[in-house]
Amino acid sequence: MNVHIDQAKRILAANDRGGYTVPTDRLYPFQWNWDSAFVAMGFALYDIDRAYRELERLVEGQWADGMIPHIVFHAPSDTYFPGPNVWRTKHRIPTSGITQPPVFAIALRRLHEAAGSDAEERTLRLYEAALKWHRWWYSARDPDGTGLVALLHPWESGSDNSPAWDIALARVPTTTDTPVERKDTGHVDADMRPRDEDYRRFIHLVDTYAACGWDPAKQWEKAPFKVAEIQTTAILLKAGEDLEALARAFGRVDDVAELAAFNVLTRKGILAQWRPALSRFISRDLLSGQDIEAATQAGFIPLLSVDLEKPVADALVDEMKAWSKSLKVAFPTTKPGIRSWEPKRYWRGPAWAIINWLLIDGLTRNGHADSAEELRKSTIAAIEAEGFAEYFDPVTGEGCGGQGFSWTAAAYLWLERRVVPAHKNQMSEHK
Ligand code: 9WN
Repeated sequence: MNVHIDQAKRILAANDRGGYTVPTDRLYPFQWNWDSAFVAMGFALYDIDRAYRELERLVEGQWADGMIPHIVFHAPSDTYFPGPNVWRTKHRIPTSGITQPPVFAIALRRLHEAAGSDAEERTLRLYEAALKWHRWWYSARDPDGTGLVALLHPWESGSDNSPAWDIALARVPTTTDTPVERKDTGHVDADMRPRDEDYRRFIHLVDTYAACGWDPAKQWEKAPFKVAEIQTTAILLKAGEDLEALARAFGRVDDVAELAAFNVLTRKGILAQWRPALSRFISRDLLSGQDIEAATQAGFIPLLSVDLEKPVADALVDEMKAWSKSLKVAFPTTKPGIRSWEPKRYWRGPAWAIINWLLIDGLTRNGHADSAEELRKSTIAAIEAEGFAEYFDPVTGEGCGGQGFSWTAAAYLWLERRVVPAHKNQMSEHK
């Protein structure tokens, strides 16, 4: 038995708080949205009931308008800032007021494939929740029908302090109504975290949207940060494809048509963001109307959800190789050597196992199995050498941030699986 698989399972068990998994003890003591989707896929490999519970508990936080919040505060804890009293939302259980990348339906399809007809009822309930959420994305975050969805807060990207936000975030005032009382820097080295100035802007945005009563239309109008974001949109498209496949499997004809239309629109929107001169896809700052050209991992995530023309896929892979050259651990979240590159500071350089997981799936989809395998092996080697860290310094390979991290454990289980359990109800891969 591979001892690391055993360790990964023990981490997931230790971070269990009753049907949901905290990302890591103390630093993140609640349920996070995209973390839980990755964790559910990890559980699906050996405990399908627990995998479903993870998604079901997340859906307890779903708002009436369909939004699934980025944090569900199931039980109180004073080791994290900002807590429920800062968010001031009105759901029956406390939640944050913003969302996170919609990995949920990607996970749901995998759970359904692992469980098959035994769990049809459970899948259907979660399918309904996912469909509502996807409708929310298109109505609340793409009111102009561009196919690209917009983020109103950097935390929604899951890549909180990415250099991609530097220009857009600099326009957000550093004044706050809420005192900023950071807890994160009491748990991990401040040099590995976003800066104080970033936090003041993050909280300014929370104050602004709380003052809108969290109404999507008011927020859209008042938002001092509005970015049509390529990573989130690419994830939404993959999730949309998976949801469409589930709709087909359930004979939901109207839903199939609705989801197919979302997917066509978004595929077109993503392709329009390809910039040959950069060999990447890019996001757009909706307030300035400018392209966001910052060199981050986000520009490669469309590999996951678009069947790209060969020259485009090849250009992306060449660029990924150029960024990874001479690194101990790929894939860096910022291009090495540029001014904003900081190999230890959170989303400004480090390698993250879950980003690698998305890239590995994308490389495989687009006919680059060798590059996918190389990245898979390097991710596994990094974890086996340093443990289940939140992320890794790509230069030294050092495990950084929180330790005993749930999504790193889930990624390890998924990437290390040798045999994918074939199931009679397995749906063919939708392309
Ligand atoms: C804010 C839980 C989350 C991840 C994010 C990561 C970090 C939170 C924070 O931790 O964000 O949501 O307080 O720093 O950036 O991707 O979901 O692991």
